[in-house]
Amino acid sequence: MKIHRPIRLDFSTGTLLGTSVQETVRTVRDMKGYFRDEAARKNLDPETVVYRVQAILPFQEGEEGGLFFGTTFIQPGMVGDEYFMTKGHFHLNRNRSEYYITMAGAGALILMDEDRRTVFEPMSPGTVHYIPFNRAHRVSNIGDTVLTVLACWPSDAGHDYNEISSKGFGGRLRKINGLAALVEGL
Ligand code: PAN
Ligand code: ZN
Repeated sequence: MKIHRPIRLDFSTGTLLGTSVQETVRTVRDMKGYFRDEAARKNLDPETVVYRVQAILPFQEGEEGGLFFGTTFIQPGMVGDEYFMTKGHFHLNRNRSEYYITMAGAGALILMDEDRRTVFEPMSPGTVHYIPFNRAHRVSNIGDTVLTVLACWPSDAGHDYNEISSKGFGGRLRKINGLAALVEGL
């Protein structure tokens, strides 16, 4: 029997602890082309962290049958009137779903279907979000503190970033008169 290395989820921070935890960092440099106001992005320090993802992948990526788990930490911040957010993606295997659970902070889960219809769900500590298959998903941090989101997805979901990096979502979450609003269009 395969012995799995122990992993702990720190309930106070959402941090995953264990030697098999992998971490990805996305900085302002990595987010080129994702925000509406490219000039505002260029004015920020390119090393500024936008978000970090910790993940445990105890199964061959791309193969059917396993589950992955991760924590995403999105920093508070703005690029122009747009909130710091994840890149967002469809699953490569379009009929794979996912759960997101908010641990801390205030945010919005932005969902887009294949017809580019875009909606958002408010996120606050304890909200559980089922992301149906065939929906692109992205998270924006609309608060002043780190937005911490737990996620669980199938090992054969895969990530298709191309569609979003080239066409974006059908709307953008922007701060208008101090409030988050989903504005249709690019
Ligand atoms: C999440 C995301 C994570 C980062 O684990 O991968 O929040 O967002 P991007 O992948 O869009 O950069 C997930 O949805 N996995 O499938
Ligand atoms: Zn996903």
